[in-house]
Amino acid sequence: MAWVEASGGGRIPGAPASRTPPVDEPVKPSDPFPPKLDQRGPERRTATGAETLVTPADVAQQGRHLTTSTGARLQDSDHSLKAGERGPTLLQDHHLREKITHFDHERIPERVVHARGAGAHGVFVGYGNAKPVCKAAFLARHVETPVFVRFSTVLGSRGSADTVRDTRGFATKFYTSEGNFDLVGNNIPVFFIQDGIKFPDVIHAGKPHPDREIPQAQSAHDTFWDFVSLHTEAQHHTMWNMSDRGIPRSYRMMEGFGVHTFRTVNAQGETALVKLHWKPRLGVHSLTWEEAQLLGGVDPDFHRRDLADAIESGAFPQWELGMQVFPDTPEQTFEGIDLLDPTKLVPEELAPVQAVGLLTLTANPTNYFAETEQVAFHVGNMVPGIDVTDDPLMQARLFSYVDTQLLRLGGPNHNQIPINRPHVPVNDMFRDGFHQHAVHAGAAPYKPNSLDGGCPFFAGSATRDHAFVDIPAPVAAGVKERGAPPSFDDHFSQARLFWVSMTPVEQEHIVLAYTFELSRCYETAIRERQLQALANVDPELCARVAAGLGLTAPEPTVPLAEPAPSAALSQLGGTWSAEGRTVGIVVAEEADEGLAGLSGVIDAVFAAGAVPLVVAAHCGELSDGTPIQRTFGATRSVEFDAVLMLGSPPPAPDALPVRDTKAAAPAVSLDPRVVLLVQECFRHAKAVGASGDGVSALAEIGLADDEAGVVTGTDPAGVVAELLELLGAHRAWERFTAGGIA
Ligand code: HDE
Repeated sequence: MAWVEASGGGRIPGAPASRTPPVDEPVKPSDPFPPKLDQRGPERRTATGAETLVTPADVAQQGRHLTTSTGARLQDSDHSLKAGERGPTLLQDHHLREKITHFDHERIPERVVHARGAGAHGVFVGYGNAKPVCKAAFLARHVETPVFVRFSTVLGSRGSADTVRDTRGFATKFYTSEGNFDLVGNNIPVFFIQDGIKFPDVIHAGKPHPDREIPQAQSAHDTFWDFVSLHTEAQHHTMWNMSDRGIPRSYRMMEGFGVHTFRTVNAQGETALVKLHWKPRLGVHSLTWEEAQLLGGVDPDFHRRDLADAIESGAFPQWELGMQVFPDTPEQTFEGIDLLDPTKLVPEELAPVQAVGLLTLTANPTNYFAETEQVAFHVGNMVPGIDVTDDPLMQARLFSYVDTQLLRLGGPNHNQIPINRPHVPVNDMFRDGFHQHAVHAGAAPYKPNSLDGGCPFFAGSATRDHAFVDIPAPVAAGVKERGAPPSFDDHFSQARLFWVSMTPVEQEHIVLAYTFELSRCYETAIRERQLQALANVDPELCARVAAGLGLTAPEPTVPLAEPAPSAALSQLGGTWSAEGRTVGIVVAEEADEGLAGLSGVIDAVFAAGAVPLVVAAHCGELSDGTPIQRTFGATRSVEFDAVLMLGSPPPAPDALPVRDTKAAAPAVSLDPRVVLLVQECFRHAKAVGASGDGVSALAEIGLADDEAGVVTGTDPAGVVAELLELLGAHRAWERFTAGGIA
């Protein structure tokens, strides 16, 4: 029987006439859309290191026709096979069963922590200046290394909101010429616990309560504060969580930290201890707490969208990799700070962060599941030049990551998944197992062998053959015991260091965050115990939180340290470019005057590397043809870093269900959604500008141009220039210190 193309409405002779296609779908096979330039995948190699990753047969979506998973072409995938048009479905419908079965098995377990994430491809370029301390090839001058980065929150499920108060993961896989190096870090330089054996405890405490499974993705509940107030080594990390670091403005505006101290070795075999940092080129910036909460509802994908949009628009995010370098002394301390204690940082004023390379994220993933979900990081993926230390948190992580991938990715061959494949030849003599993709040749997957001619061979010289040689570091002698050194007993001095390094507005945010979180605890005993921990950090902090809780502030039970403040810990004080920021431009069709200046404003925003978003009453285009990106009804202030009123929006349409505000003075004739937008921007200390009819609208809303960060003028170009400059400081901070809340 001849094959009949589905196009042209052909059918197998003798078969019942097929129905009209259920949807108006193209039926002529055509070439697929070309992949977008910015959606490249990683370089492709086979699991055994051959040059090209996959033969066509390994790739899904080959050919023009819909097929079964075994390649049989299908004519109909919309109707199951039935005994007659109105009869029961037949068990023999193998296509139905295959389609449903595969669907039933689509989900894999989400990560037990860091389930919610967003990824991107990029490139890392070494500066070459790390050579005196580290021989890793990817750090050499001008060497370009492909990378995949995954950012994440810790506590929430895969579908939870991006902007919750939490630590953020910052995990980078470098596909180096010496194998994969994974830097699996966070946006906070210290951790809750000093020993990995406590990890299940802290995570069980932070996750939703086991009875009702609430609250989702947050630490504002009893079990979390129960644990961290009892286990006070967590106090330094929680102080960072309660600061603005816990609610970043964007993944692009976060620092990253390796947390642990690593041991590096140079070509001469000399070792050093180092801490690794990522420094964002856009500066470190945060949301306000109200913005974060609003975004949880308005746009739960805010960080994921922000990252993808920035990359797609060509505003490639960048970070410098930095090193703090310490001598590798037997004590493994620096200026009295125990380098093996992951609840401690080393202030940058004591050990400057030296930039050793530049990371640029250049491409979004093509497929979320294949790349962002299946990427498998492992702290033990190291390359020659970088090695572990005896930090007891790091030691446990060396076990945990492979172990979790065995469950999550379903077997021991997860490094053969394209996103995890090294870009160098792999010849590991591992065989078989679930999801084995390689067709291994040879008869002798063991060493030594003679049957395969002794292959594969050991690397000879570490230098010539780039062998990974464990650094022969001395092991501290001692008896076998479950314990920790006395230096690990200090739980408060660095939490205090952080507190005293904050500016008043940052301190105010910390007080409000503790007060919010502890107010959400039901048990007074837990609130009181956490207040005791805060008293041991700083009595004033404790008193302010206690006042908010209506409790009495306890006295400290430990002597207070007197640390020198570290300016590097504060987020305020610098000036950054407006690149990658969003400026909402509110226009009204009637305001011809405003529209006249609009194109110049848009050009100026683009020229600063920022994104202009025109906000109007309806979708589509303005009368001058300018596209409208947002409408009054479908946006909220939290989408914008600054807002500019070019027009005076009309009153709300009658259909809008607005609460009767007659009681609230003064009555405003403008669309109340715009009033709210501008008022929120003002409350969140964002730059607010107005020109043309917008000036009177702003006055009607009650905002005067003598307020910090408010700019008005007749020339839209001048106003937008000032707004863009204000964005350099992130917010008009004075508004908070003038008594505003965050
Ligand atoms: Fe993780 N961590 N972790 N962690 N971690 C995981 O691995 C673990 C720790 C971090 O985007 C898991 O693949 C233990 C510190 C990031 O895929 C798991 C301990 C730091 C990510 C795991 C720690 C991190 C993870 C869950 C204490 C900052 C997301 C899924 C000893 C330096 C990686 C997975 C991604 C993920 C275990 C502590 C960062 C279970 C046992 C400290 C960024 O293996």
